[in-house]
Amino acid sequence: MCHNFLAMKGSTLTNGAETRTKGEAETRTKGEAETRSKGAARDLLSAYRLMLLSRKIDDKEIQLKNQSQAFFQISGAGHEAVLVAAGRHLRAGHDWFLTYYRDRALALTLGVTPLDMFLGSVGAADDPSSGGRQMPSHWSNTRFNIPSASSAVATQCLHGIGISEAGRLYERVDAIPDRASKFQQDEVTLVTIGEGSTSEGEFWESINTACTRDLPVLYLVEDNGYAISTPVEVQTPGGDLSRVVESFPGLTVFRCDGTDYLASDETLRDAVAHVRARKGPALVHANVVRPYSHSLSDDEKLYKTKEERDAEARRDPIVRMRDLLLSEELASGEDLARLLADVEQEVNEAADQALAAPKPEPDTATRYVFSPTVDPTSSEFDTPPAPTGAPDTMVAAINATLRDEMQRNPRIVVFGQDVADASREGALAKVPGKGGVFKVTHGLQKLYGSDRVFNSPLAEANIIGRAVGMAMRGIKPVVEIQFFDYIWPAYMQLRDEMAMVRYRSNNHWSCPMVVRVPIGGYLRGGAPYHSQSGVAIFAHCPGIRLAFPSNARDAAGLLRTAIRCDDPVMFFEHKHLYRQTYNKAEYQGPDYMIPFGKASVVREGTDVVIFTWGALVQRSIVAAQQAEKDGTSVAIVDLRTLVPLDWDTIAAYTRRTNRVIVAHEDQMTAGFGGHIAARIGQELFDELDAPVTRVASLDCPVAYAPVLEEAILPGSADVLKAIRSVVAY
Ligand SMILES: Cc1ncc(C[n+]2csc(CCOP(=O)(O)OP(=O)(O)O)c2C)c(N)n1
Ligand SMILES: [Mg+2]
Repeated sequence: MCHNFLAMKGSTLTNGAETRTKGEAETRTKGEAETRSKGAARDLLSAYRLMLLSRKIDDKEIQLKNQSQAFFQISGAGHEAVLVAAGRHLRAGHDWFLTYYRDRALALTLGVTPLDMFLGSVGAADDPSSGGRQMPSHWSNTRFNIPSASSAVATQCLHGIGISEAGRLYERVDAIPDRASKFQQDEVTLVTIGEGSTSEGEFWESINTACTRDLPVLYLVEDNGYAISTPVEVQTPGGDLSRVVESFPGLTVFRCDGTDYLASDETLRDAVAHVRARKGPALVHANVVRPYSHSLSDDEKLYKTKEERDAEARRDPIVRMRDLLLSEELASGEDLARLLADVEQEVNEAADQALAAPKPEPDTATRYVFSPTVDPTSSEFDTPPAPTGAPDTMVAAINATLRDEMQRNPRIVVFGQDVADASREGALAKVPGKGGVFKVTHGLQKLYGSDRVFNSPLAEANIIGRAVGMAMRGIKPVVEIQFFDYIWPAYMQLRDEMAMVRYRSNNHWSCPMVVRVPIGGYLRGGAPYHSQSGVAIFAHCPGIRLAFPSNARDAAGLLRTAIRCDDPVMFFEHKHLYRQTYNKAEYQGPDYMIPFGKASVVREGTDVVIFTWGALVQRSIVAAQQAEKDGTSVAIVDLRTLVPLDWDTIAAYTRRTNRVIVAHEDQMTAGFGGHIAARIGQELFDELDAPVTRVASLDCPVAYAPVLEEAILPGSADVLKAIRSVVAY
């Protein structure tokens, strides 16, 4: 062992540095030294107890899994020493913890109990981290500041950035009323991650932002040498992550043997102190072992040699700590046997209690997909308009809504690519300001300052992941994805994080936020990468509300509802509709809201109804005017939100007209119209005099040449054709 424990015996472990710098020769009475020595022994023994408790919970959970009383097992075995050290230098409920599934020993050190853990193992209704929704070992605790963990590796890195930025916002934005209780001057955000998972882009995106924003974030890379069966040299050039990250300006890198408790303790003490003192972000690279294979579904004998496994076994932190306690005579064999018996009893009692706990009721399965307390379809969100000024564009309406909502709620922040007026403060007063590539956010930075309106790096997951972290801590991000076509790097964060935080944590955590997404074609020259409109993909993510206004008035009313509601909302802004004259409107005032799930009847009619939204609303109006000349009376219903869907209006107009068209810009195959058509077929079949007919784009990308674009995207002629065919059926 590289540490001379005897040299530390005169000090408690947590102030060891002080002792070493002052030297052992300082005047100290023998009695004081003995007391300190006893304190150090007690400290080590209690650390050992936590490590052992963690291991024995894993052992018990393995037993439960083998008896089919638990349904998943992944262990923290081999990681215990560095995790107990981390837990002891950080403060539950003061600092923040973005964890992953190996962190049992950290969770125990922070205060999560064995019973809490076993309630998770058996999927009990009272599992405090997820109510039986998420796998065990996916930590979540509001009291200790452990936000709900997903299973997607590395996503937590960006949440950690957002969490840390939320602390900074509470510190800096004076207008937030109760901000004093929301942050700590010296708080640290710990992000833990396996070495294999550092291959994910989100890890690097988070380090970028930790460094560019100089955030008090501490990374703990738990390097057990393998990601399932893939060894570290396949993941990381040179097989040594700390060497690679050392070049990051502003990041301080620490290394330790994470199986050596004393080494880990010293390293974590220094690293935490560094970050707490606001000296910048830091990363601890801890080498650990993984004696129980990846999970209970994996057998490492398939890919590790016996020699390698034997060498790892010698580094087992529990064995090393036990040897230390015995060799330093801090405990006797009998002491340790008693301690083991005590731990085993605690573990067995907790497991028995969890096994007797009730399971969730099946009828609670869909609970907490959305907020149980704020209903954006309710009359609370139905406020009267108070029109002011001349009719203006959709861009102006959205800009004014953002401006007024930011004034009303100081927790709102706006960020994304190029959304600020000018990132460089020196330029800000001297230039007109950019305010987004479509100028939707123009002037907001000048009005509300650079803490609340700022540019993100060119990284979509970075935007959404940070927003999720901020939102989990009570900030209201209203972010922009510059083009729908480039949303895909953020898809993991949108689907697996933003959509699921509330559900998987059984409503303990949530991330209400708004993602504004310019979308759609008809641009002339938009081509495959500036014309996409695949909203149906997001309709398939339970937990996200989808709004898609077709005009300036609805854009303002729906955006305000999106901002004030308690759910994640994707707000689709059609680029082609941003500046049309036909959809202009007066601004309807700072409190105008349109409830979600309430369609707008754009045109009454009796022969056919068209259910539509976005750019197809105007195209349907043109088609309906043509059809009127044939003597066909066409109703048009603008759905305005797809999630929730206004089924009542769909049903009413299907009954009234008996002939239905669903028209949308998105592709035919697996477009959202397919869902509407199927539901009408299933629930209203007897009302139909003709098959439900869909108008949609061709099943191909939107091509550049205008003749191709016109052939691909649906136009009013396509809608008219559909009207005629439905009427003639
Ligand atoms: C984004 C994502 N891809 C793949 C997986 C499947 N998976 C779960 S754990 C794991 C290995 C992680 O290895 P490492 O980061 O080294 O952590 P360790 O399990 O070794 O502690 C993989 C591939 C996942 N959960 N998430
Ligand atoms: Mg690993």
